[in-house]
Amino acid sequence: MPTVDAKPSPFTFELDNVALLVIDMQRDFLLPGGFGESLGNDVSQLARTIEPLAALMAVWRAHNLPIIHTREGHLPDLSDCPPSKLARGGIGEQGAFGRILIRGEYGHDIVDELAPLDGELVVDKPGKGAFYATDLSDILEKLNAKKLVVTGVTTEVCVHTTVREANDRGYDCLVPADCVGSYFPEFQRVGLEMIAAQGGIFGWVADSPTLIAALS
Ligand code: C5J
Repeated sequence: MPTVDAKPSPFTFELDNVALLVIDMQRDFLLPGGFGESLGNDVSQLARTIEPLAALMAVWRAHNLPIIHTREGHLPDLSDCPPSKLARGGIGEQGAFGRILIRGEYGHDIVDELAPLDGELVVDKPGKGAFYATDLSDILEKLNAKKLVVTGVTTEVCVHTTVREANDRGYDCLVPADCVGSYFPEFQRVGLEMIAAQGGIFGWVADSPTLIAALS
């Protein structure tokens, strides 16, 4: 049984009960010129996650373990976007990479380096959490996944919301710190601390080389 040296305690899983979630590694959040940068954010804080995440995905694929990618976004007619979210601006407007966070637009899709392979699942989600208004629960049930490795961006928004949703649904989540990113270094640090605090109130935190070592 792979055992990962993690905070607050070792994280164990079986190869037949684990899945890798890759949250919202989309051009609009990561690329210079995209939606994230247009909000004044420093996208280099997110770009540093691409290399370790690509390495983790390669190992995951080599072991034939399931990878589920998510994308935050909306239907072109915005019928799935709550008025409250729309009112805050950006969504559906014309951006450098097409209409911002609209399904089918270039900016909505995943960065080239982490593009899903044929057969890997992509869950389109209208909210921050990957369980809200998606079929992720059904997918995980079919995969028999009870333990989740949660990666992607941003740490304190969609990663955190998904980990919290998963925790409430009975999943154990491991978050590799180098494979999640925030535009704000302070939020990155505190977001990770919050997950593992109080005996792992939301889950476990490690780094990807440690997780990869546990798989070899
Ligand atoms: C945000 C996300 N930050 N994927 N989305 O709006 O975290």
